[in-house]
Order: sequence, then C-alpha cells, then structure tokens
Amino acid sequence: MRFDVVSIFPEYLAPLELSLIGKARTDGLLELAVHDLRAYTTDRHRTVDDTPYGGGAGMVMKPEPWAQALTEIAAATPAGPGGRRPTLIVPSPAGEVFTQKLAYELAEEEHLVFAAGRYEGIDERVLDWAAEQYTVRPISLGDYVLNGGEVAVLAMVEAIARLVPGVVGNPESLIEESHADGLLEYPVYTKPSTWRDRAVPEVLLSGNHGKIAKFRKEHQLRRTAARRPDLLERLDVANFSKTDRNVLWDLGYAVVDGRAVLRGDDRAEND
Ligand code: 6GU
Repeated sequence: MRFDVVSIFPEYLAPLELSLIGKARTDGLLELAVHDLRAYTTDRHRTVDDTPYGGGAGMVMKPEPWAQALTEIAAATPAGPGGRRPTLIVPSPAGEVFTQKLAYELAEEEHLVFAAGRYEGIDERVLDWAAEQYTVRPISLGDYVLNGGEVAVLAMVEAIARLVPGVVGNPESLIEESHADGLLEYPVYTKPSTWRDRAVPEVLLSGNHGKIAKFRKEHQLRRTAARRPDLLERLDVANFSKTDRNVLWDLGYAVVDGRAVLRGDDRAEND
C-alpha cells in the first residue's frame, strides 16, 4: 500500500518514521512519501495562500501549487491495467467523519494521497478538478477544529496502516479492541494483583475462561452505556445471549426489534 502526503509542514509528519508504521515502511509493507507543497510553487516567495473572494477572515490555499503536486503524484504512480484510481483524502472539519469502518474501507485501497491544508482551506475548485484523476474524499476527525490537516493525517495514516496485513504483529489484537464489535473495550489490568489497596477483579485471577469472557462483555456493555450510549443504540443485539440481555436490562435498556432501547424512553413505550 502506498501513501503520499502533501503539506506545507512536511516535518510535522516525522512521527510516521517511528514505531509500528516506521517499521512497516522499512519492512517494505508500506510506502510513504511526504511532499512539501512549496516545492510546487513557481514564484520567488513560494506563495501558497491568498485572500478569499467574497471577503472574510483568514487566507485560502491557492489552487495551482495543489494541481501541480497532485498531477505529479498521480503520474509517478500510474494504476496498472484494471487498477483503481488513487483516493485523495482531504482532511477537513467539513468532511464525513472518520470511523473504524472507514479505516477498514480505506485500508483496501492501493494508493492514498492526503492533501493537508492549512488556513481556511483549499480553493474548492481543486477538489472538483482532482476528481478527474482521484476519488476525492473530504474527511473529518470529529466535531472540533484543528489548525491544519497534518494531525488528522497522522491519525488517519496510523488507523489505516495498522489494518494492513503484517503491520500489527499479532492480528488477534485487531479483533478484541474498541469499535471492532461496535462496543468499547473492556478494562485491563496487570501485575501486581493489589496496587495501592486496589485489587484486580477476582474473576480475572480465577483461570475460568467462561467467567472471564462474561465479565469482559458485561464491562464492555457498562462502559459503552456510560460513555457512548449512541454506539449502544446503533448496535444489532438480536443475537445477544440471555446474560447479555440481563446486563442491558440492568443498564436500563430493553431489547426491541433487535435494538437496545432505553426503558422509560418514549420509543420503547410506543413499540
Ligand atoms: Cl480533518 N482538519 C481540521 N483542520 N480540523 C479538523 C479535522 C480535520 N477534523 C476535525 N477537526
């Protein structure tokens, strides 16, 4: 899998040389190149921004340096016969929200190009124009505003690259983690068994794998209900065991048409 990142702050992407992603690159599992947008300017001052038409605060990124960079990157990596066009990811708080599901989808692609903008964003015409060569996807990390796309690129590259086979040493660790099954991860503990008067839950020391699995699922459900009720309400619970349904009931949820519905909630009463 190949990643290209275009930014006016290429040094911002230096962490991609570290840890699992760095190792995957040296192992040849991933190719990743960072490009300085200013290398694609032609004026003496290497200008990348200008004032917005229509007025308003801040500056807008000029289209031409982006067009030069994106044309060169697409030309350097032509899709083979029957090959797919590369995906152009444009980090933006105005994009669709990045999720684990989207990470899995993008991990199937051969070539991802990230256009990390700064200021008020990139001239919109670049996105329309780029659609001739790329599948263009504006993507947001969530409902808050960053100063630029670089931090979002770091987050997305890490989330996507770790799904590429071989990048994470133990593929089991991809299965039992938060969001993999629509629930948050259960709490984890290590030695010592008592630390500052706090004991590890007894069942985890029991060696009883059935009981341990039950404890963990219960805590996944409790945690998700407390922290992310939105996830719980979207979950398909049609195949939940009696035990899991009892936990849901304790948490105030009934199972209605295969969904967890808050008891006492209008929707539950009307069903
Ligand atoms: Cl992808 N970019 C910027 N600039 N701000 C964000 C974001 C992305 N996601 C959330 N906030």
